[in-house]
Amino acid sequence: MRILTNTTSPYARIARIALGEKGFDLSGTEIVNPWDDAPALLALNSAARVPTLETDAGLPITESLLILLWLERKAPEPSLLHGDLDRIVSLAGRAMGVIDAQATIVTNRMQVDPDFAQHRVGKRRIRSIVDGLAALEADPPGYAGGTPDIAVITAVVARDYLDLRFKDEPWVVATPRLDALVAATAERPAFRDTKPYI
Ligand SMILES: N[C@@H](CCC(=O)N[C@@H](CS)C(=O)NCC(=O)O)C(=O)O
Repeated sequence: MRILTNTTSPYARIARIALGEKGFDLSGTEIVNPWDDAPALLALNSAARVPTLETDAGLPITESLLILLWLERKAPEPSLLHGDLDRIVSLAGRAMGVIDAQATIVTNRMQVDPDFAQHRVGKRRIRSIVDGLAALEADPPGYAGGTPDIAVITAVVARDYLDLRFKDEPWVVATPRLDALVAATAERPAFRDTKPYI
């Protein structure tokens, strides 16, 4: 198995953390730039996006949340859905809303219009980030150590991506409870080895 990723994508990081937490060997990780239409990526995924995973049989598995779904069946233990399922999925959905909004702004600023955040859709996505993070901060996923669930994984990925891409934005506010979650998971190899960088 190998996973094609870049060093920044929050979607790819979710998949990589899940693989790491489930004990998969990530030495086959291949860093690609999806915007360069890397041939290895295009051959597996016509959407040319990361994460793209290739099974040992050569089958592509794409889409971060489908990769999580596939992994939960492929390697049920340790589960990333242990605990209160409804709450975990609800909080993970909130965090994914933040991540989707963050990715929309970054992609459009880089590929379409540096002033994208001033447009109507850009403003809506900033609101999604601000309100989504505020809701997560008010009621963060619980974490007492050990294997994290997908609410913890997605909330940490969203918080770290904020630092990577939006640190100096005037609308960013302090999130001490989410910061504590980041700190509590930071030394786990699956999180430490996938910390995003530009
Ligand atoms: N829904 C996909 C989104 C993946 C995605 O948009 N990845 C971005 C990087 S953050 C990408 O590869 N973009 C290249 C492109 O859109 O052409 C997932 O959950 O995996």
